[in-house]
Amino acid sequence: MTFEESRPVIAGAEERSEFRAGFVAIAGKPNVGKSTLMNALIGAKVSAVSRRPQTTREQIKGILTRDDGQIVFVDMPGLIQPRDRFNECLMEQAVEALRDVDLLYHLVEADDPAPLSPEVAEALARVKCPRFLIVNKVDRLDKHAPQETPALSQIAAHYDETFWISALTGQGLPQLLERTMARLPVHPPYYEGDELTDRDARFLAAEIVREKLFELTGQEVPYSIATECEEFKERPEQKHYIRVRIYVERESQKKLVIGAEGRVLKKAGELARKDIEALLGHPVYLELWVKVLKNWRKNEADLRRLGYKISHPRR
Ligand SMILES: Nc1nc2c(ncn2[C@@H]2O[C@H](COP(=O)(O)OP(=O)(O)OP(=O)(O)O)[C@@H](O)[C@H]2O)c(=O)[nH]1
Ligand SMILES: [Mg+2]
Repeated sequence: MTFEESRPVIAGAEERSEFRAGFVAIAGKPNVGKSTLMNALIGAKVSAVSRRPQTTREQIKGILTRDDGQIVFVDMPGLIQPRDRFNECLMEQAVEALRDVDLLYHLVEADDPAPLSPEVAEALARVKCPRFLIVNKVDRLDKHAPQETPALSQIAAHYDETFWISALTGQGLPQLLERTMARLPVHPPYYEGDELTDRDARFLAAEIVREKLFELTGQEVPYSIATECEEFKERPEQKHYIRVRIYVERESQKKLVIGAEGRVLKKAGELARKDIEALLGHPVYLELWVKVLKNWRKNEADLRRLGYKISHPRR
């Protein structure tokens, strides 16, 4: 199935003259702020953010609908050289997402001396649409120092437009949105006006739990965590009931996720519940269970089960 065929169509969405709509991929190295930027642009937290690289594992769309148009942002895992089957599978999906988008954001950190890694360069070479170079985290720069580094000046010529922004403070985002809208084709909306993401509440709940554990656990543990929403009962008269299963690769990691006297898991649960409630606008009873799924990152059947798409068997 091509990307064009996979784009959704809203029945009865007539072509309003001058209404623009299109897909904008947000690509770059891990940890440059792609998910933070998407959340800031759509004004809602749909994508997991953490201070650790490789937080985003699956493509997730964030939708902004205005009177004059609709922008469908595609947030992706950071582009890296995959060293194992799991990351290979994430990269395949990321590169796939770059096909047939209407606009590409290449997000870099303002103070990165090497903003164009070989992996990013390779992925960008496949892209035929207009591209914006977006220099993020300008809030970290010394206000008096010259902003543009030699590394940035060298690559800026290869982009249609360059923006200096802070996804954290919102600096530069209104201009970025205006220029983005202007680049999109006249087209009816792809999604209903009240939709914020292509993912359902079950996926978002599992991601929120994973995000909290990414922040609360250390060393290799975050990368061995996967989460799955096992039950999601909507109860209009009471709290919704949500059960999320947390998978780790080893028994020792299970202990770290639970923490002394259950403190880590309790904290993750409290923080996640608040975020889920804010997202759903309804009180939630959140139950978390931890299970060892031995070496799940290396097992294709486990990866598939956990929703990570495997496109072809191991060579
Ligand atoms: N100071 C500063 N920090 C930022 C900014 N944007 C993002 N961050 C921080 O950078 C870290 C990474 O942000 P993410 O949005 O998770 O980055 P990402 O590019 O999606 O990362 P991956 O999904 O791992 O590829 C988090 O700690 C963010 O709070 C910014 O404009 N300024
Ligand atoms: Mg991310």
